[in-house]
Amino acid sequence: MLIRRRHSWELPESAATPETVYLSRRHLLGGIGLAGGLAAGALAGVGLPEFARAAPTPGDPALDPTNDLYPAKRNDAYTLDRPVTPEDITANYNNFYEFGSERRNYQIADLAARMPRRPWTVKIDGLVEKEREVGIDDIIRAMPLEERLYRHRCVEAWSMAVPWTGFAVKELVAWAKPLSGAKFIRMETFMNPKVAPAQNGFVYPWPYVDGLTMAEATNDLAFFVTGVYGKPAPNQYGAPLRLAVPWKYGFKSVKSIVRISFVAERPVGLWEQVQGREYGFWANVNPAVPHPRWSQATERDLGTGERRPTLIYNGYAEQVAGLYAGMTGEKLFM
Ligand SMILES: Nc1nc2c(c(=O)[nH]1)N[C@H]1C(S)=C(S)[C@@H](COP(=O)(O)O)O[C@H]1N2
Ligand SMILES: [Mo]
Repeated sequence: MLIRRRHSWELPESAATPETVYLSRRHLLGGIGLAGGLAAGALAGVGLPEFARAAPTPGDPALDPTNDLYPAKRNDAYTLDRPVTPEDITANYNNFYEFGSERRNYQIADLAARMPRRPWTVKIDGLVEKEREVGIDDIIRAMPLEERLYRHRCVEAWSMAVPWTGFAVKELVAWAKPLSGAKFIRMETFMNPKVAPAQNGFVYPWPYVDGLTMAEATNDLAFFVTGVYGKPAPNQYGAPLRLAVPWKYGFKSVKSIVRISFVAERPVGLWEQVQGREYGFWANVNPAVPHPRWSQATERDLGTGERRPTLIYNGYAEQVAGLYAGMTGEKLFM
C-alpha cells in the first residue's frame, strides 16, 4: 500500500523480503510475545525509537474494563474454508500506518501498544436524531457481542482468517437512529501525533477515514470488532473499535474509530484521497480485476505461507453480491 516506491521493481508487501528471512523473523517474534514492556526491552537493540523504549504500556488489553464480556458466544453462521491463522502471526503482521509504513511490522504492534485505550469516546454525528459522544464501554455494553470467524483479504495480496468478537454494524446504526437523508456511514480513526509517530508526517492526510453505503453498513456481514481470539483486541488490531467488512479489501476496515458520521455524500477514504487511481470507494475483492501494479488472482495465506486462489467477494458473494446488482457504472472492484 506504499504510495512512494523507491524502485519501480519493488513488489508489494513481503514479496520484496526473502521468505526465509521473513519467516524466521516471525518465529523470533512469536517467542517474544506481546507483553509490551518485555517486547520493548527485547527489541531495544533493534532500532525502536527512544520514546517507545521508555514508555509504559497503557494499551495492555489484560487491563481492559470490558474483559468480563469475553469470550463471547460464537455465531456458527460464519464458517471458514481454511484454518484460523495463529494469533502470534496476525498479532505481528499489521497494517496500521499511523504507527509506520515499514514492513518491519513487529514495530507496529509494539508502538501501538503504547496507545491509551481509555478514556475513549466515539462521536456519533451528522444525520442522526441526536448527535452525541459516547464512552466506548457504554457502547460495547449496549451491544450484543458475539464471535465470528472471518476471512480478511488485504489489497496487497495476503490474507488471514481471524476469530473476531464484536457486534453487527446494523445494531449500532439502529441505536444511532439515522435520519432518512443519511446515505453513507463515515468512520474516522483517532488523531494523536503524540501516540502515533507517523501522524507527525505530511505524507498522508490524517486522520484515517473510510466509509460504506447504508445498505452495506446494514448488511449482516458488516461487523464492528472489539475483540479477537476470545479477548479484548490488542491495540494493533485497531482497539477499541474497528470495522470488519470481509468482502472488501482490508483498507476499508477502519481501525481505532473515534467518530461515526451519517452523511448524505459519499465519503472519500484516506487511500482514495492519496491514490484514487488505485484505491476506490467500493474496493470489493475480485480475483479477475488486477490492481494497476499487481495481480489479485491469488493471495498468500499468512498462516500457512501458501498461495491460494482469491475468491470473488472474498467468498461472501452469497451474502453481498445483491448489494451491487445493476451498478454498472461503478468501479466496484478497486
Ligand atoms: N486507521 C487505520 N485503519 C486501517 C489501516 C491503517 O493503516 N490505519 N490499515 C488497513 C489495512 S490496509 C488493513 S489490511 C487492515 C489490517 O488489519 P490487521 O493489522 O488487523 O491485519 O487494517 C486496515 N485499517
Ligand atoms: Mo491492507
